[in-house]
Amino acid sequence: MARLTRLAATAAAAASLAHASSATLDDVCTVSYVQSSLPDDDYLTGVSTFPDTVTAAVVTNASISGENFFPDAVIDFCNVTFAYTHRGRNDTVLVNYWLPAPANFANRFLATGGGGFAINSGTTVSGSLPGGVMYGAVAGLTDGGFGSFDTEVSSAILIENGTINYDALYMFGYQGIHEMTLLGQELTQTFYNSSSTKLYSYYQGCSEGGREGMSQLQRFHDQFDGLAIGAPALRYAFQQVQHLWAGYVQKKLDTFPSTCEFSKIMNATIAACDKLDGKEDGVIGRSDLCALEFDLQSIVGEAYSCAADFTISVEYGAGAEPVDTPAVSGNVSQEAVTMMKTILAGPKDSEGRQMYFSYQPGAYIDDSVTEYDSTTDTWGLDISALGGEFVTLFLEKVELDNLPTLDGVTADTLKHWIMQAWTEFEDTLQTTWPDLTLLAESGAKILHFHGEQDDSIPTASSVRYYESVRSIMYGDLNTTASYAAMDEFYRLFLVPGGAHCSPNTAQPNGPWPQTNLQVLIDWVEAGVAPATLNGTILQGDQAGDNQQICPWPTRPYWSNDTAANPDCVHSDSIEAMIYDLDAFRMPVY
Ligand SMILES: *[C@@H]1O[C@H](CO)[C@@H](O)[C@H](O)[C@H]1NC(C)=O
Ligand SMILES: *[C@@H]1O[C@H](CO)[C@@H](O)[C@H](O)[C@H]1NC(C)=O
Ligand SMILES: *[C@@H]1O[C@H](CO)[C@@H](O)[C@H](O)[C@H]1NC(C)=O
Ligand SMILES: *[C@@H]1O[C@H](CO)[C@@H](O)[C@H](O)[C@H]1NC(C)=O
Ligand SMILES: *[C@@H]1O[C@H](CO)[C@@H](O)[C@H](O)[C@H]1NC(C)=O
Ligand SMILES: *[C@@H]1O[C@H](CO)[C@@H](O)[C@H](O)[C@H]1NC(C)=O
Ligand SMILES: *[C@@H]1O[C@H](CO)[C@@H](O)[C@H](O)[C@H]1NC(C)=O
Ligand SMILES: *[C@@H]1O[C@H](CO)[C@@H](O)[C@H](O)[C@H]1NC(C)=O
Ligand SMILES: *[C@@H]1O[C@H](CO)[C@@H](O)[C@H](O)[C@H]1NC(C)=O
Ligand SMILES: *[C@@H]1O[C@H](CO)[C@@H](O)[C@H](O)[C@H]1NC(C)=O
Ligand SMILES: [Ca+2]
Repeated sequence: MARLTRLAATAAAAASLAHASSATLDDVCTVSYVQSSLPDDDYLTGVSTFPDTVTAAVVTNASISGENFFPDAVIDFCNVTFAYTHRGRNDTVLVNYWLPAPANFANRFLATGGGGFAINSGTTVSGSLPGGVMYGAVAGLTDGGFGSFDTEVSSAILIENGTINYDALYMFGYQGIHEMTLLGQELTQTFYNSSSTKLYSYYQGCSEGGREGMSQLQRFHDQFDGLAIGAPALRYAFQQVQHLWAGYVQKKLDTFPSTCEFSKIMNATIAACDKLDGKEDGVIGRSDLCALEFDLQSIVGEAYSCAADFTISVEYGAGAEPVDTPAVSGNVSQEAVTMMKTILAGPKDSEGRQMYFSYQPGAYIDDSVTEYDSTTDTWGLDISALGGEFVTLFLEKVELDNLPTLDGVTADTLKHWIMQAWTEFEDTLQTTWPDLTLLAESGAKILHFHGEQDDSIPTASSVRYYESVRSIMYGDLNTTASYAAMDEFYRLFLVPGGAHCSPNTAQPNGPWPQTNLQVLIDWVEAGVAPATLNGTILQGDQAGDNQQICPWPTRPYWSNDTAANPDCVHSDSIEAMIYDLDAFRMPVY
């Protein structure tokens, strides 16, 4: 209520000033001007901002290069931070906004999120905020009230062993980004005297940041005009527990292949499946066909070898960790192949019913990386901390950063963990509300993408959510009509060869959608819907080349090796990415 009243009151007064600013950053990037632009107490009911905490500093010539989610740029901005509290809770929440120079402000706001257990991607120029400023948007992030911009929810979620901090849980679940967005939109309108002009609001984030974006659009249908969402960590109960499936399989089968043998299996899969998309470029563009047509059994007995300290990281730009391992050679074992096939088949309960799904074949499955013990010269279990820490902190509610062991853990233990997390966190973290009718009616646009060789969040997870929305909203339409209805507001793109929120060093010739915010702005503000998603090859010999990415449910097929762009074709093979999760009686959206 307070918000509407204030907007109405200031609209007329500001009308003559919008777009007329000749102020420089130095004029307005001051503590006193920002204090005078802060949202009033109760702009958000029950929230007070603290003017005394305002910091404001001009940053010029910040140089941005080599980022995955926006192109290179040099930007100037006003770096603003302040704190607010929920009265009566007496907490302190820190927010950080970067405001472009008045001459560059384009009536845009961008909210950003984090990754892993982080609710933001950092306050430096290597974080997410430049991706807004370069498009004339005020860009914002929050600390969620966890203690500092660098503090993750994993440090705040338990008050003591046994006691969840529900305030932190809800802030992480959806409330923190929501409040940062509403406060930031109001700050923007006041700071630039632009209340009478339409403010276009966007969201951009990947992984946990993608889930955070989904958490907003599922609840607050009129908060954003457009959202660019990558590989969202939604269906949280399933997503976090599935990280433990690979370790469970290895332990049960007592099979712990070396990093080198994994690498061999991955390389052999890429070699076998590369061509299935019509183009021999070292990129698996059709993991659906790979799943249907390539049998790992065929590589049993093939030789492999690696030098000492062999290591592999599929993520673009990630530094290789030196590891103290010996040179390894051998032939691919039946045991390793059986293990990998079991992992790829996805989590199943004790009666063989499907609980979830795995990564696509060819992905480097980080959860299955083993650990070398130099004293015994053997490879052994390395429990995924992504799965283990979720179980210890959120389910067992004890301060441990991983499960110490998988002893006694059965397939049904995994199932019970999923069900416990699903019931306890359905309204905070699960993030699968499938009815987006209000959002669709509001005219907002969703640009959703996922690397087809993602090694941390299964690609099929995004397919499942998109298909759930389609069936809930348009289940009464035929297939063609229901996809056409989705196209109006929600498009999903699977990135050939793409890893987790990053290009894939093991498949360097694949495209990456680096200009998503520009594509989204064109869709929202100019009505140019992306028939294909703009992608750029970011590494290797072809770095800089453009390559378009097909929209779901079409699949890429290149007519020859020299064609830059694929044809986007319809194929029954998409069934390989759609699962019947028959281990559960409740619908899994
Ligand atoms: C920013 O960079 C430009 C071009 O290099 C230079 O001319 C200008 O002086 C720089 N400005 C500041 C404030 O450093
Ligand atoms: C919150 O702070 C106010 C003012 O300092 C104090 O009166 C009140 O008791 C505090 N409430 C809680 C729950 O700590
Ligand atoms: C913005 O200001 C905050 C608070 O002073 C600081 O921590 C952060 O490093 C600053 N960011 C940049 C890019 O200067
Ligand atoms: C907004 O208007 C005030 C009052 O006229 C002025 O001082 C300020 O510079 C304006 N802000 C911008 C960003 O132009
Ligand atoms: C797999 O391919 C990569 C990239 O070509 C190479 O560096 C690595 O050594 C290969 N792995 C094995 C086991 O040969
Ligand atoms: C391993 O494979 C190589 C090459 O295919 C073959 O010559 C060799 O006999 C195999 N070794 C074993 C132990 O099977
Ligand atoms: C919390 O539980 C963990 C795991 O049992 C234990 O290691 C730790 O000491 C406990 N912390 C406190 C403060 O009791
Ligand atoms: C699907 O539905 C649309 C609109 O209701 C209709 O025009 C079209 O003929 C239908 N297509 C098929 C294949 O039934
Ligand atoms: C598409 O990507 C190319 C680089 O591959 C870039 O030059 C172009 O601006 C992008 N187009 C849009 C609409 O973002
Ligand atoms: C390869 O495909 C492209 C795009 O379809 C086409 O323009 C080109 O002529 C083809 N080249 C060959 C050698 O068939
Ligand atoms: Ca290929």
